[in-house]
Amino acid sequence: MGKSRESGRIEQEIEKLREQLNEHNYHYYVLDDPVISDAEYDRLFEKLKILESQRPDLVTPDSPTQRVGAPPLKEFAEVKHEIPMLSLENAFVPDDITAFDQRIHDRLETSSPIEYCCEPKLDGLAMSIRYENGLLVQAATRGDGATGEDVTENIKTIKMVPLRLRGDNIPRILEVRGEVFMSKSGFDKLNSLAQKKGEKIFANPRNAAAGSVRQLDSQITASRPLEIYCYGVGLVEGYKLPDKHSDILKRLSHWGLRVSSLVEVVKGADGCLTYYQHMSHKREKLPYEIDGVVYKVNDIALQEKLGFVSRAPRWAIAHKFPAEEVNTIIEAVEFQVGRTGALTPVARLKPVRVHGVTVSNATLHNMDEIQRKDIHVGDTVIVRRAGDVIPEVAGVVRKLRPGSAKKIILPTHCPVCRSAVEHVEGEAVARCTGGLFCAAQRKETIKHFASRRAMDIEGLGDKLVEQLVDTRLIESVADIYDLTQTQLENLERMGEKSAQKLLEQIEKSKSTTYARFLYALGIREVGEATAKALANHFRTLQALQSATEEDLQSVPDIGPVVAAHIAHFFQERHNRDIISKLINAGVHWPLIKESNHLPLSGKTFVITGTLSNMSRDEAKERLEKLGAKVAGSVSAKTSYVVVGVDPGSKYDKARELGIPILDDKQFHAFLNKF
Ligand code: JCF
Repeated sequence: MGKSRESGRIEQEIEKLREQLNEHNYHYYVLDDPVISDAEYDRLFEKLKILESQRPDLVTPDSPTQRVGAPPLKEFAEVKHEIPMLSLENAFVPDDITAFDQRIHDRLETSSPIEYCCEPKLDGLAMSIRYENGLLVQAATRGDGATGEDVTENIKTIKMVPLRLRGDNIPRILEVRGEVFMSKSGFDKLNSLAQKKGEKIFANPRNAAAGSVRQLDSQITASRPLEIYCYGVGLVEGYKLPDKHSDILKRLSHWGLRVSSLVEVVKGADGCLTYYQHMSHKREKLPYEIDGVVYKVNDIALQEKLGFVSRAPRWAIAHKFPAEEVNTIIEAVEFQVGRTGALTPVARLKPVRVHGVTVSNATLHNMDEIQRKDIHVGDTVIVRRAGDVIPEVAGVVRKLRPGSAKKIILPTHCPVCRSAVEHVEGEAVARCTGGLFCAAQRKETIKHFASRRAMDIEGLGDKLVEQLVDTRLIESVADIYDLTQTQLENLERMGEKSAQKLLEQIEKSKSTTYARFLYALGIREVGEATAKALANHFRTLQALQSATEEDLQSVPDIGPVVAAHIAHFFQERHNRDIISKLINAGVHWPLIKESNHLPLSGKTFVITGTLSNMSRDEAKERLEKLGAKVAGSVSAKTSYVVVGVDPGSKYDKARELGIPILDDKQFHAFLNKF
């Protein structure tokens, strides 16, 4: 008796702490008006952690303690956006905005002024976050707008993203769309820390945010200062949203979602342009980078009438700020050799600050571009850095050209290996013909092989690869697997521990997937998607190696050019040798079986709610490995519905249709049978 009363008390206490912490989070992040000190918050948080450690059975996925990150993933699952994630049309000058407003009047056949909802346009990456019955169940990147990547675990580490919506009148399904970004100060802190630790420096806040969200290890994401502002919705079920965009944003913020406080409703193109002026003055003082402002028709009924053109709505437009430009001098031009031998001219600049970032290199793309812009060494040039992109040379200040200016000439021989450079007429790029004889191509090939989305050899970064190739410890990707502890220890800046760690990672990489392996080989034009398609089509390496160009073209999306590159790659004796060496070294992957041989072939599963012992992705992966399909919605064809905590409408539908339901425990027992 006493025991259970005690346990009830702990349960209540935990519940109360969670509520308090969530409410304080809301005050701190959404209202920007904290009611308690940071220390007081930490105290409550610690208390909750202690209680939860005493009662792990009471830990729920929406507890504020559940933001530390989950075990690393091998790769991100795909998420299909039921409602596509749109992009925005861009505008640059006031005339573009008056034309936009005019188009809207014309389409709606009205002469009364249109109301617009204005907001800053953040420079980050777009995200769709799905709440089911108030619980955060999934977060996905925009991807191509139709399919994105499942980054749920990463987004859950962002403290200002509520794990559960607050208040009442919670929709059954709410997909919130927003921009994840990094503040200027968060970015600076992250980079100075990275510099101290000798890690990779990010070029700008946008890259830092994107790199942080697309981390397979969410514990790393948890350490990154990410933020979000929500700006819209996708799928919404079980709730009637307000009929003005500005009121929808208010509703979102009531639910605990962070919405920009700089949103303003204005009338007509003039109102938009005044807002633009206002924001361009504010821009420098804002704690985060913005690259423009967004105007949206505020009336949702009018939005619906206006509809879309391709992937952008007719009812919204992004009014971009001009990219910042500064003058500097080109001190030299060097040619970099890429993985496939492509020579890229890079300008070495007299360092200048653009947008608070020091720029000392700019890509010149290719020789055609140099000619078109008439760029010489010694020229004063205008360097432009638009938020996310690599700095580029916008143009030359001709009247400042010194008499000593030198023409830029494509080298006839590779600057790295001295092999002949080939410049096919009509093609923009020139290439070194040295192939893997060229140390630069070798280095790039090995870097690619070891990279995260390929063989994922942690610790074998760019610098180390260069060192290993320069010291001739490795010549090909196969040599990675012959490296020894002594060899590594003798390298500069490498200790016993890190050598050991690296060898462990190398060993670990031997267990991979067929698609990753194919991607890692670095066959020209074979990206991740093509590698996956090849793996699915030719289930064994043997089948792929003996495929003709014609066979290859029967794979979806593989045309004659890519087919020729693939066939050529496998015809090369050298490549076949390397592949044999890799396989002999122990590189392996699970056999891709004919799907109808698997125990759950032909069965379709739907998962709803939160499972206690595994993420949805894991559940999906395990089912798919057994040959089952995992679908997003319940229909008569569904074989089983797996139901976790707080299931959505799918549960009701399954019951309605009489489809077998597996609860958490039953599902585990079910999986364990195989
Ligand atoms: O801040 C942004 N980058 C941003 C992107 C803001 C918005 O209101 C957006 C957007 C992309 C698409 N709205 C749409 C419809």
